[in-house]
Amino acid sequence: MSDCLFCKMATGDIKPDVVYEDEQLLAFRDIHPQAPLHVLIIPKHHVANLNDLDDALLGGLMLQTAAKIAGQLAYAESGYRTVFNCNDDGGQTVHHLHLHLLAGRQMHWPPG
Ligand code: D5M
Repeated sequence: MSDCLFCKMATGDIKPDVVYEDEQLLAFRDIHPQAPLHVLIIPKHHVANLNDLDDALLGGLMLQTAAKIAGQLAYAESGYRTVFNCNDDGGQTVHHLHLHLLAGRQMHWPPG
């Protein structure tokens, strides 16, 4: 989608701080980090949110990639959190599917 911020990152029109990339996914540091490590993992093609995800393999790949990045950045043992926000009540502000990966501090439950 031409007016989608994360699509522009996927095409390289906007250059985020990339930590991982493959054919299907891009992962970059969140501009407003909520933890010492805060990475967003996105599919390169436009999917608005979790409601529109019809590819179970892609969802699995996003989660597996979060674990891979956490491991590469030495957070596998201390732990981390993954979050998909969906629509207004879920707190989604950017309407291109993204998986938050947060690590480097104690997480709390329930989340706000
Ligand atoms: O999360 C959307 C996230 O996107 C939020 O944590 C800020 C982040 N964001 C917004 N603009 C940018 C840019 N330009 N670079 C990196 N990160 C960005 P949500 O789950 O939709 O609330």
